[in-house]
Amino acid sequence: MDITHAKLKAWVDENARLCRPDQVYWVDGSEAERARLQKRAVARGFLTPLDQERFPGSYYGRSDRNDVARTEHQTFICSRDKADAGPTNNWLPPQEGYAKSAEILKDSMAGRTMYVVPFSMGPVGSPFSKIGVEITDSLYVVLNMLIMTRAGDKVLKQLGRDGAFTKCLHSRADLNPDRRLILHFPEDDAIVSVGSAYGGNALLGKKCLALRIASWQARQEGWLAEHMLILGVEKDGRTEYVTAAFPSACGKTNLAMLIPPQGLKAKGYKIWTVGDDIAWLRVGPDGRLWACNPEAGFFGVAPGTNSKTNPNAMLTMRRNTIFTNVLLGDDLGVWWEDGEGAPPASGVNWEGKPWRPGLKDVEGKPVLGAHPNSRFTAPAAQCPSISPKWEDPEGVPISAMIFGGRRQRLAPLVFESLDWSHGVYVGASVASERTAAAVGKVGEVRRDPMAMIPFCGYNMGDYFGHWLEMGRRIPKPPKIFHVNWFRKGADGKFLWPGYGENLRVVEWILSRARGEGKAKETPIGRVPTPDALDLTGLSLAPGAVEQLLDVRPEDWTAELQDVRRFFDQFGDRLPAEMRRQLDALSGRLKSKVAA
Ligand code: GTP
Ligand code: SPV
Ligand code: MN
Repeated sequence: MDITHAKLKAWVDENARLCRPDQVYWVDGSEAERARLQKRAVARGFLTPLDQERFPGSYYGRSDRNDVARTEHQTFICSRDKADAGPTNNWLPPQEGYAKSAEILKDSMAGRTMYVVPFSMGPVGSPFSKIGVEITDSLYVVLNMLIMTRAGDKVLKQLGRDGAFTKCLHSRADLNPDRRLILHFPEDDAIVSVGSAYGGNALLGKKCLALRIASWQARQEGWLAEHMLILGVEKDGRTEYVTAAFPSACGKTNLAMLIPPQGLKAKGYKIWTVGDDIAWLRVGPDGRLWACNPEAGFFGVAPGTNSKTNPNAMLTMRRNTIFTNVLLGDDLGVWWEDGEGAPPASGVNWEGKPWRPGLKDVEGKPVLGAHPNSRFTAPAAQCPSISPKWEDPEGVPISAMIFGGRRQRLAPLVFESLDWSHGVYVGASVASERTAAAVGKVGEVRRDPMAMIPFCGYNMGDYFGHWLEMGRRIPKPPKIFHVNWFRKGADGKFLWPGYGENLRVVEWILSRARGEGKAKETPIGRVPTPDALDLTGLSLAPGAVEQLLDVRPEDWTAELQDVRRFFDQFGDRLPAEMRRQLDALSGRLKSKVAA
């Protein structure tokens, strides 16, 4: 296709001069091209074809062993004013960001092809979609982008001669973990990523564009870009939708594809998946909040996924899937911990080392076959539960919004906020144990407001203000809830079975959203009365429900100290309403402790 977009052409030319690739190739997005690129990736050793009988159209890829998760310490917001990035983001002045990355980008593509991938976040041509163009020297990135986004000539055509696009420049360069930079220039609508070829660091449509850049734009344009799944729950011919924001590797993909549990079978529920990671939300003409999934695929966590926990995910990845950093069996199959069936007799693990079941390291610890953050990239359209509305440009109307985190203690299974502003406080005070999705200490509790701490592209104080402002703009706002599937008992085991059983909680949430369902007031919000959750067919340990729903004012009072400290860092950028909510909660807890 002829490139008629002068600015786009100039930007590509300029970067070709900087990176010095052997050639520049514009990705057209055709199936013939995909096959050609797959072949090339295999020939160059970037991908291994799996056993095509069992895994048609699927490939295995391993990223560098130092490049297996997002690196938040190397991720920056390069706004002109440091205060606009806020205290929870790393910041670099724009000129410094461009200069530092240019040093690494200089000649970085010598001997390689520069691929140009025009892509659309959201259906091509929808007024709510955003177009990006990713320049990359990674075939792995191109093939993943072809699954995760709508890409190629149709997007170029949509862009026309002068359409707006986010400039997404990526080079794996030398994959040096010390020279890795993921830079966002919100005022220039630009992203530069160097030194990594992994997931959220390198597939720039996802966290970089659809969250960090989009959240900045959403604030200016009056909508929300969130780290949320979108799920439809159908019963008696009517479908209601919820969104849920959980931190990375805390259960979004699983909740988005859940299978109704045996015990609720008689109720005839049907679950529809609209999205599993990102939601763009706007006020609709009917005064409700409407949500779209800007992505076209799933980049899901492999470990823990099997046909008991997430059958829909297993069916989604049966074909046309790229598996990253899982175990590659010598039988050309893939396997991961808590996956499907027995591991292969032998294989090569995520580090590229020979592996067999039961292998121990020198200290006697089991050697993992798959990295805990190993992933599958699969087309959303292949998901058996994909919603007929998943590509609807209008999106779907939202009845309830759910926040949550991974908390062994403290947070009950579910509670309802008192109103929008309190709901915003509940979202803002989410904390969660860290997972393997980002480099850092797994298990450490950190504050993760709205599951957006790594993804909010601007000052989070302003972000809370924007959420409060949205409440004033939505005539019929969804109710806001908080869930925790991860509370543990004294024996250290999860109190709640999770996965498909989570529908029991979603059922209560939807009943509350309709103004039905029984609840008990507590200082933190409303929890279900023990008989309000339908637990038919579920055998929980004696006392488990009470423990799951227990709200302990002493523990929440201690938690408040941490929330207060977290809020303090925003200074006068923290909306007064947030502090008012915190003080009100503190008051409700005090009267409870005194009583
Ligand atoms: P990102 O893709 O990183 O944003 O993660 P995600 O939020 O989509 O997380 P995902 O659904 O992939 O789940 C991550 C891990 O949590 C997997 O190992 C799951 O098996 C586990 N998990 C998901 N849901 C539940 C649940 O309800 N209970 C328990 N105990 N574990 C769960
Ligand atoms: C996450 O970490 O929240 C993910 C995976 O969804 S990544 O694309 O690497 O950000
Ligand atoms: Mn995510």
